[in-house]
Amino acid sequence: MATNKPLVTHMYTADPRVHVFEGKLYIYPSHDIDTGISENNDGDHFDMRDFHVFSMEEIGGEIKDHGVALDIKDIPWARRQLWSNDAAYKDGKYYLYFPVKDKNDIFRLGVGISDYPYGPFKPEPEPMKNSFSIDPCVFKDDDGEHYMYWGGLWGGQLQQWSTGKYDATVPPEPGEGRAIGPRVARLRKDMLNFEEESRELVILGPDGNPLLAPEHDKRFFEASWMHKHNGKYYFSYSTGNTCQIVYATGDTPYGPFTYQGVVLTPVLGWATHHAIVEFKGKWYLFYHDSELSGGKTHLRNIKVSNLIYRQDGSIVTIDGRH
Ligand code: FUB
Repeated sequence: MATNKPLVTHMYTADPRVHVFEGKLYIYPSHDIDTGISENNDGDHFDMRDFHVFSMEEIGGEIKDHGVALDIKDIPWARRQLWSNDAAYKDGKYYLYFPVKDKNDIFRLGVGISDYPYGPFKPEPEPMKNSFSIDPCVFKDDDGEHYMYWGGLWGGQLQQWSTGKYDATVPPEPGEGRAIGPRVARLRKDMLNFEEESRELVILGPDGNPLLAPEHDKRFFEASWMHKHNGKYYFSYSTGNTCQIVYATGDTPYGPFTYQGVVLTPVLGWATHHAIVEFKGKWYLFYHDSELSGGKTHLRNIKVSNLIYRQDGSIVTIDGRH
């Protein structure tokens, strides 16, 4: 039995993205529901329709549910599957970034705006220009610039954009050659679109060469997260089918990044998804597993664990079954 307990038990929650706003921890998870769709590799069973925002004043303290912050019915261009979101703050406004399939069943990224960290967020009438795939993460650098990292393989459709245009005939991922990398782009000052064309993040293996597609225990799959520790950029992500959270470090927000190791070993359920955040001088990993549902892949619950750095900046691996 795991010792980290589900943070929320009155509903299923997954994919936690976490930020410190107004001195509190604000958690932006997916809201898992069961709509009876059977499980497949495209993730059709992840059929989520709204988001709730949660806050905590202390780790281990009460977690407050602020209710529905965004509903799929209010996004004019959306068809189905409201997946993992992330939030950012700039100049008195809060922004919520979300992936959802459009009327053609292609994932696009949207943005909603609110005066409050907990919403409600008013979605822009169109998706962000040139956006695609899933799992946006918005990172604010020390100079005030915001960068978005995103992408996810298989059901997240990242592989279908390999030529720059959507191609539904592309196989789930290459069997050989370089692994497909996540995307990064700086956000415009108004936070509503990209300032530049997105580029692929390069993740190098311990041998200094880009990770290869068959290296399923190290290559990028989904769940991009960026944080900074002692001046280094830490890019962490899920390896998907091998169910680990791993990390790579670099010297600029664009990389290149070098693979360093495992943050979290596999949890109960399928792949997990996470956020790494500093709060009141300590570091934490938020993640999800499927303890509440007894292991059901699409009915998950968020959790939190302490995260420890060694003197050399490496992260001590956390046991996902802990
Ligand atoms: O919640 C739906 C998808 O499952 C997310 O977008 C992925 O990262 C995975 O957690």
